[in-house]
Amino acid sequence: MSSYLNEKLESIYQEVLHRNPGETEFHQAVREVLESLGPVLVKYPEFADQKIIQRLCEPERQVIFRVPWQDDRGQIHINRAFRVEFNSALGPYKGGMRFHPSVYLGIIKFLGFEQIFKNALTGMPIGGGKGGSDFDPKGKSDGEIMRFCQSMMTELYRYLGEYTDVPAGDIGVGQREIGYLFGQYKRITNRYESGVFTGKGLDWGGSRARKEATGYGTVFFLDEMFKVRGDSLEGKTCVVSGSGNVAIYAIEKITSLGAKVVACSDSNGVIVDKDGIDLALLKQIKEVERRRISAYVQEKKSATYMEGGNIWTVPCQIALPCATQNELNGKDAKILVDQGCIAVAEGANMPTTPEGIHVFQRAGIAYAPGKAANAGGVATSALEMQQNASRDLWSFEYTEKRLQEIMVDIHRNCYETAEEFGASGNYVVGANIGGFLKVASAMVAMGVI
Ligand code: NDP
Ligand code: 2IT
Repeated sequence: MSSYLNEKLESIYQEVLHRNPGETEFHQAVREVLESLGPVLVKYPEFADQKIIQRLCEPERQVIFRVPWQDDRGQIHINRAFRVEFNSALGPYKGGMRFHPSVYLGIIKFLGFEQIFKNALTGMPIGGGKGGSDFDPKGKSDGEIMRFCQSMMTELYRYLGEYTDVPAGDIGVGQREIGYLFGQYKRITNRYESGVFTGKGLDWGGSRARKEATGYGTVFFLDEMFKVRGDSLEGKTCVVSGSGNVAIYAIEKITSLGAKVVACSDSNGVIVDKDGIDLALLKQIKEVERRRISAYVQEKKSATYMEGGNIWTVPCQIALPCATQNELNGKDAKILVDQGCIAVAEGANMPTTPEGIHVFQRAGIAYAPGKAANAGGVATSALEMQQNASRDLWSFEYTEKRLQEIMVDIHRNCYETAEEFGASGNYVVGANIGGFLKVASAMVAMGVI
C-alpha cells in the first residue's frame, strides 16, 4: 500500500530507486518522507529549484570497511562495518552504531536518513548519520566484544571528531561497547575528546538520564498526544515490544505514570504478565545477566511465555513498538485496532510498515512515528555533548526536565505543522515537514555544497 506522489516527487523517488538498488528499507524511509512533501514544494518553490530533496537523498559521505577480529579460541572472523555521514547542515553528523547480523548498507542508510529529520526536530545543533556492523554480539564474551570494538575503531577513528561525527549506541551497542570504542579512540588519537561519543559512562563523560532518555521521551510524547485528546495514561493497559534499552525505560516511565504494561518480548518470544511487568526482575535478566526474556517466567510463575509468539495479539489500549524496523505490519495493526488499541508511539525506528501506518491513520487512533517519538535519545545525546563542552555534569532531575521540555516542543511542532499543512492530527506529516523545513532552510543558506 502506498500513497500518491506528484510527478516531481515521483521522479525523484524513481531516481532514488535507480541509484540505490536493493536497499529496500532506505527506499521505504525515503518514500514515507516524500509522501509528506508535496504541499511544501508548492509553498516553497525554492527548495525544488535548489534540488534540496535530491541532495538530501544522497549521503555526504559513506564509509564501508573490513573489521577482522579473533575469537577466544583464536579463530579469525571478518565483519563488514559502515558509517554513513548523511547530512551536516545543522551540526556534526550524529547517530548511533548498530551491531546486528541483519545490518547492511540499506539499513544504515534508512537509519541515517531518518536521523536527519529526527535530529532537526530536536532543535539541537546536530546533523544526521548512522553506522554499524553485521557483527552479532549474541553469545560473545566480553573479550570478544572488546577486540571487535577495538578493531572497528582502528579504522573508524579517522572519520570521527566532536566537530565532525559523533556516534552513540543503537541495537546491540550499549555502554559496554561505547566504553571499548571510546577507549580505543582515545588511545589512537592521544586525545581525551569526550564529545566524540555519547552514551558514555557517568564516571567518564556520560550524561545522567541518557540511558533512560529514548524510552522516557517516547512516553512523554505519548502523554502529550493523550492530553490533546483530553485523556491520560492513568489506568491504561499497554504492550511494549522488545526488552532492550528503549523498551525497559519506556516500561519504567509509563508504569510510573499509572499505566500497566502486560507484555514485552525479544526476537525469540513474548512474555505476558497480567500483574504488570516486574521491572526490577526485567532489568536483572536483561541488563545484569544478559539472558533471554524467557528467563522471566522461571522467576515469576504467574507469567506466561509464548515462544515465537506475536506480541500484537495481546489486547491493549497502548502499543509501544521498541524493537526493530517493520516489526508491526498491516495485519498486526488491524488486530490492535480491533482489540481496542487507541494509541501507538514508536520507540524503535520505522517499526510499523506503510500498511500498518495506513490502518492506524484510517482508524483515527493517535499514532506517533519514531522520528518524532524516539527523538529523546539523540536529544539527550546533544545534552551530553553540551555538558562535555562545558566540562559539566547536570543532575538527573535537571536533565530529565530538559528532555521533557524538548519532547513537549517536538510534539507541539509536529501538531502545529500538521495543522498548518492541512493534515490535522497527522503526526507523520507534522514530523516530516517540521524536520525537513529546518534542514532545507539551512541548506539553502549554505549554498550549493
Ligand atoms: P537493544 O539492543 O537494547 O534492544 C533491542 C531489542 O529489540 C531486543 O529486545 C531485541 O531482541 C529486539 N530486536 C532487535 N532486533 C530484532 C529483530 N530483528 N527481530 C525481533 N526483535 C529484535 O536496542 P535498543 O533498545 O537501543 O533499540 C531498539 C530500537 O530503538 C531500535 O529500532 C533502535 O534503532 C531504536 N532507537 C534506539 C535509541 C537508543 O537510544 N538506544 C534511540 C532511538 C531509537 P533480541 O535480544 O532477541 O535481539
Ligand atoms: O536512533 C537513534 O536516534 C539512536 N540510536 C540514538 C542516536 C544518538 O546519537 O544518541
